[in-house]
Amino acid sequence: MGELVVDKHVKYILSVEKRKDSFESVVLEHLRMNGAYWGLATLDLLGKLDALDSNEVIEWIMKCQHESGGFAGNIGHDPHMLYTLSAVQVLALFDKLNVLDADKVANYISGLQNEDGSFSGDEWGEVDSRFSYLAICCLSILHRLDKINMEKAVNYIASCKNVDGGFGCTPGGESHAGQIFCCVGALAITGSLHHVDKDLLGWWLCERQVKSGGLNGRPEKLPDVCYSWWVLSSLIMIDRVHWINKDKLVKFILNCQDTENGGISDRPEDAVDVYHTYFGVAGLSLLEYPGLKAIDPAHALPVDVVNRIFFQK
Ligand code: GRG
Ligand code: ZN
Repeated sequence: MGELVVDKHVKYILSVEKRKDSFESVVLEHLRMNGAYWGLATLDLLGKLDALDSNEVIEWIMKCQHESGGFAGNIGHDPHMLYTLSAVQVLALFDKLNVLDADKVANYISGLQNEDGSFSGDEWGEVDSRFSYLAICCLSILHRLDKINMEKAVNYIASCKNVDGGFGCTPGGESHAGQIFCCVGALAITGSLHHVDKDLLGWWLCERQVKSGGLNGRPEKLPDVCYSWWVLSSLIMIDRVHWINKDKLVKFILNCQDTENGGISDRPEDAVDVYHTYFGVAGLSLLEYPGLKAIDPAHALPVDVVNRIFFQK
């Protein structure tokens, strides 16, 4: 079996960071804040965050903040909860949360909570359990969970639970591994995992492993490296990770590497991208692959960063 080609992946991430006019950068322009989180979190897990000039990144992040307190995907774009969490996560990676006015960011987020406890992603109002996670994770990092109605937030997430033990984007929505990560993550952060039927959900999640060792996001779908994160992090949070074959999953992820030019793809032989490179490396970290920093399954940040946030205020 091949090994994780760490140096190649570092080189790949750094080259995408610099190549602002590449095809991938153009396609992802509106998502740049998200891309920054994927790329920089990957570098940190690989122990190479210092390969980048943090001042330049922080300066750009702060230019993406809107007067409402929320962050946009790039300079001059509209703010959204997704980019707000990514911005806060990147600042946390660099130990620079102190440049933020935490109350201002928290006010933006709490302003997006609806009467029924759910959250909208931005001022346009779309509601999804993803946004509940983004809000709760971000406020947790900022020590501002008291700014929302937590009881209603938790009850809304619980109302997205299905009879198969999984969770959907809204009440009655089909179970999907990505939504399950969001709901279980938010329940874990708020100490509300008693709303999860761990055996039933654990069964649904471990059935996501297919013959090749990879994981899919729903029954009958193809395996994809990003589900190594969405499924595995959920299994860890409910203490059922021993229900899948870890060795086979490690092999599947390693098989998705471009061993020549670096980067990881969704499945073997496909083109690599930063998103799947991050979730491949993060998945390997959850699988305790040697040489990688450990990652926190709920906050999606390295454990040392999370410890710094909660134990060294
Ligand atoms: C901080 C890690 C982190 C996440 C932020 C935005 C978010 C919170 C979570 C997104 C969760 C989610 C819904 C992930 C799923 C993404 C995905 C691969 C969707 C594809 O769905 P389909 O139906 O593909 O197109 P399948 O794999 O089902 O064929
Ligand atoms: Zn994917």
